[in-house]
This record gives sequence, structure tokens and C-alpha cells, in this order.
Amino acid sequence: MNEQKLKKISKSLSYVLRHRPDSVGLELGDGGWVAVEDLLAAFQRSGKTLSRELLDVVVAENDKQRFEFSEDNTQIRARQGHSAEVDLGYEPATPPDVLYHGTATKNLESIRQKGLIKANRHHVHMSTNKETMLDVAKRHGKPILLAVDAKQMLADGHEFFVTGNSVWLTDHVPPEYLSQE
Ligand code: HQG
Repeated sequence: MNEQKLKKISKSLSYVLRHRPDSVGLELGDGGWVAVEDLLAAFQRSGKTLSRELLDVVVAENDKQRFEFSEDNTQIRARQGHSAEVDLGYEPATPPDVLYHGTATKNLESIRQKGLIKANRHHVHMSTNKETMLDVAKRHGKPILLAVDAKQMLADGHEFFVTGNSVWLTDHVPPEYLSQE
């Protein structure tokens, strides 16, 4: 499968399933789920033909495993990254002692004051994988890696959630839990 084509479909799916389901006449259900049938029909209506076979390939081969099907394969959702109003229904989980967040050096001053804030998304995104986090950071400018003292945050009562593709989520990371890698 042509990688460019897969990427283009993945971007359309992210847009619809994370940000603007209304742009194709859809609403996200509980947990951010949408019936696959409805999604395909909505794409069809908006002139972007997407078959179930192709959708399966996009979900399976997505570089960051951004999407998942329900157990019975009839529903689909984005695993994280939403700006649309939705409760993903993740249960609180115990994180590893240290998590990483990649950002751009230009953000450091503000992060030192306010900590990590979620901006337009529902959560601050973190990972145990430093390489991945540096790639995330490069999207914003000169990359820098921050270590998050998740152990202490947990001890202090902060909640963490983990997605099916191992992205760790939390509401806010106050500056005292951050250190530069
Ligand atoms: C920064 C991608 C100033 C934060 C990736 C980041 C990720 C602050 C930017 C996922 C700040 C927000 C999320 C503060 C945080 N002052 N800047 N107080 N607090 N920031 O895109 O984490 O490809 O919303 O460091 O893989 O970069 O979309 O978040 O630089 O998992 O699937 O504000 O998006 O996934 O940017 O990326 P974003 P992110 P996808």
C-alpha cells in the first residue's frame, strides 16, 4: 500500500475522530466510538470513498497505532489526541516511575512557570519512549526532553491513564515534577 495514501487517510480519520466529527455529520459516542458503518457512509457522502478493507489496513499499519476497533469490530475510535468533547472512559493506571515529554526549547520558560498544560487536547501526552518523544518535540521546534516524576505525582494524588498504544495521559504536570533530561 502506498504510504502517502495511508497517511492521507490517517489524517482525515484523525480530523474526524479527534476533532471535527461534525464536519462529516457524525457524533462521537461514549468513549469516542463511532460505528464503522456510519463512518464509511459519512466518508462516502463527503466524496472520499473509503472501503472497510482499506480502513482495516490504515488501522493496522498506522505508524503510531492511533486508532482501534471495538472488540466486535463494529466500532472505531482514536485512542488519544482529541479536542472534541468526549470521555474516553480510560481507568486510572499506575505509571512507570519516570515518563518523558518532548517539547520545543521556546516553550521552556512558560513550562517552568505553569508546568505542562494540555492546551487544546484533553490531556498532557507522555511516554516511556524517549525517541518517540523527541520526534513529537521536533514538530514544534528545537527539541528538548523533559522527565516527569510520575512516581511522586502518583503519590501526591495525580491520576494517570494509559492508552492501547502506550501513550500516558494526565491532566496537568506542575513544574516541580519536571526536570530536563
Ligand atoms: C507544549 C502527536 C508552553 C507542549 C504526538 C507541546 C503526541 C507548553 C505543545 C500528541 C506548555 C502542545 C501530543 C506551557 C505544554 N507553555 N508550551 N505551559 N505546556 N506545552 O500537539 O504533546 O501524531 O497538543 O510541550 O505523538 O506535542 O497527533 O501536544 O509542545 O502523542 O497522533 O505545548 O500528538 O500524536 O502540543 O503532542 P500538542 P504534544 P499524533
